[in-house]
Amino acid sequence: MKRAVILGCNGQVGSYMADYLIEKKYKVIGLIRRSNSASLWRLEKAKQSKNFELVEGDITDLSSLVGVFSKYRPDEVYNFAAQSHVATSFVQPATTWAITGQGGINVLEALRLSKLIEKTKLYQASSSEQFGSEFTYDKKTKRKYQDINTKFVPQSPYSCAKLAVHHAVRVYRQSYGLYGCCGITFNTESPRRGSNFVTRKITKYFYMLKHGLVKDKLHLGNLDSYRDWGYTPEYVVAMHAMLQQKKPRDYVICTGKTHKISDFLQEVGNLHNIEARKYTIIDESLKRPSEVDYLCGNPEETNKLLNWYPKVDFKNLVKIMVENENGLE
Ligand code: F7E
Repeated sequence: MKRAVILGCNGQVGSYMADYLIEKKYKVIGLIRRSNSASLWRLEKAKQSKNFELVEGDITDLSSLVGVFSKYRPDEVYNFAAQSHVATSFVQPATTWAITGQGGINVLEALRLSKLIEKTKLYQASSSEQFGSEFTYDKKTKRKYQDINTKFVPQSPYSCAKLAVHHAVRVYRQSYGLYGCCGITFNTESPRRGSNFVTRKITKYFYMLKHGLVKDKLHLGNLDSYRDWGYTPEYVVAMHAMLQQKKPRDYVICTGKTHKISDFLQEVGNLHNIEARKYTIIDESLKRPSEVDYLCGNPEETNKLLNWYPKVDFKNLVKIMVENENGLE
């Protein structure tokens, strides 16, 4: 039985990865920070499996990682642990660095110190935020997109931290023979998304409005940025596939389609039969000091290399999120 350790297991992506690996007959060890308020609602399904175990540990604590890796000697490690809220990273840059940046370096060092660097495969969650406002322009198709060859020009403390770890994975690959892959993931959404991210913030608000649980208007920041939104349960399939190839390398994970935040808002409104914009206030304080205006990945290479073709399109994604919204968390 293969063993996998998931760091950031109770977050959105980590929890879907746990479900997927359990289905694939892995023994799954989820690392969780000791906290009285640890939020475990996303792990309801995983917790029913006898092949799932939660262990205490913290990505910012190198010795706790060495302890877990040495004890379980995993075949695969998935690192989703992060302070992943871009706006928060401007307010708490040092905390973001400690978790998202130093934490990632700790994972690499823990594998090395546990003498697993040539045995254990590592998936590192890189981010499309690393591109900042850069894109590649295809003159023939007149398309603007990001792929593995697009330059990284990070625009937030969060994406600086992610990029540092992205490069560190390459360094450990070259220097120590690590099988490490970075999945440069574009916005990944689902009903398990945290409600401080824009998609869930919107679906939750309109659920509350419909049920008479909220009277105030919905405060939002910039509605004009474009995001390439995909469905998380499909994305974990690509992440796992990356670790099953002959050689490690980096990939982009995306749909190749992009929409404005205002499109998402409008589509949620359509599903509720209301004009969503009427219930919304633009709140300048929610705008970021530096905004990434346009993200649209080019999935072609990843499609071919991993034989991975996501099926849930924008409209379906919004529908899934609206239909599964429960106003909680
Ligand atoms: O913002 C705008 C905001 O916070 C999306 C993370 O998973 O994906 C995510 O980063 C857009 C931005 O996600 C609000 O300005 C407007 O343009 O949902 P978000 P994100 O920043 O794109 C990448 C790939 C990651 O790696 C990150 O970890 O929506 N926006 N009004 C708002 N955003 C928020 N959060 N709240 C608002 O009220």
